[in-house]
Amino acid sequence: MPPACGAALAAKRLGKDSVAVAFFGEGAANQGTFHESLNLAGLWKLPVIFVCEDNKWAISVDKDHSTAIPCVADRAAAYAMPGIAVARNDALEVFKAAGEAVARARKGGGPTLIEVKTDRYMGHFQGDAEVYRPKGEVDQLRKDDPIPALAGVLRARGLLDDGKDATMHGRVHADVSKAFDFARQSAYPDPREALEHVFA
Ligand SMILES: Cc1ncc(C[n+]2csc(CCOP(=O)(O)OP(=O)(O)O)c2C)c(N)n1
Ligand SMILES: [Mg+2]
Repeated sequence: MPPACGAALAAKRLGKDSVAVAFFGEGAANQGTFHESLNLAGLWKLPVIFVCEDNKWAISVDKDHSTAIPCVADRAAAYAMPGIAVARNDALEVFKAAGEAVARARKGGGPTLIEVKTDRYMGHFQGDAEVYRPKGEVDQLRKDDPIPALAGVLRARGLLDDGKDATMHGRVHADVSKAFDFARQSAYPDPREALEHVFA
């Protein structure tokens, strides 16, 4: 969130129409940098969008045990910006809210906080035994997966068919494989790079 504010401030000062976007979880929204970033972004009307992905779990702590209010988007009022809560797993609503936020930022209207309700299918880290949530929870959640749901909407509107679906999947798999191979074949960074852009 703070680097997104920095990028937004740079865009504003340079007169560019870029909009910075920061993605973070509902757990991260309870940390100090969330409030510090939203305060300055609201005060300086920065072209930045804060996207909180509320998947109900912060590592192993559920939201009811970590967060004083159910809706993180309500916090936007304290920082002079609109707060939009998007219904769970609704891709088209995300698209709409994001489009409006980008347009507002480009017009000089400042930041937006968007909260998207979604689900977490995996543990927080590799090897997380997930003993904190009931067995079978993920199987239930997957029934509301937004990606097949969006495909269903597009098919119903005549915008997607089997051929286009296969082409798109092929293209995405190829892009991911290429990125994976590039990462595997790349040299490790020079350890000295760890100290770049660090001010102490
Ligand atoms: C500045 C900072 N403080 C604390 C942590 C420790 N930490 C790692 S993940 C996490 C909670 C993340 O919860 P959420 O944002 O909901 O992410 P999710 O578990 O859904 O992936 C915390 C507090 C951290 N990584 N960085
Ligand atoms: Mg979370």
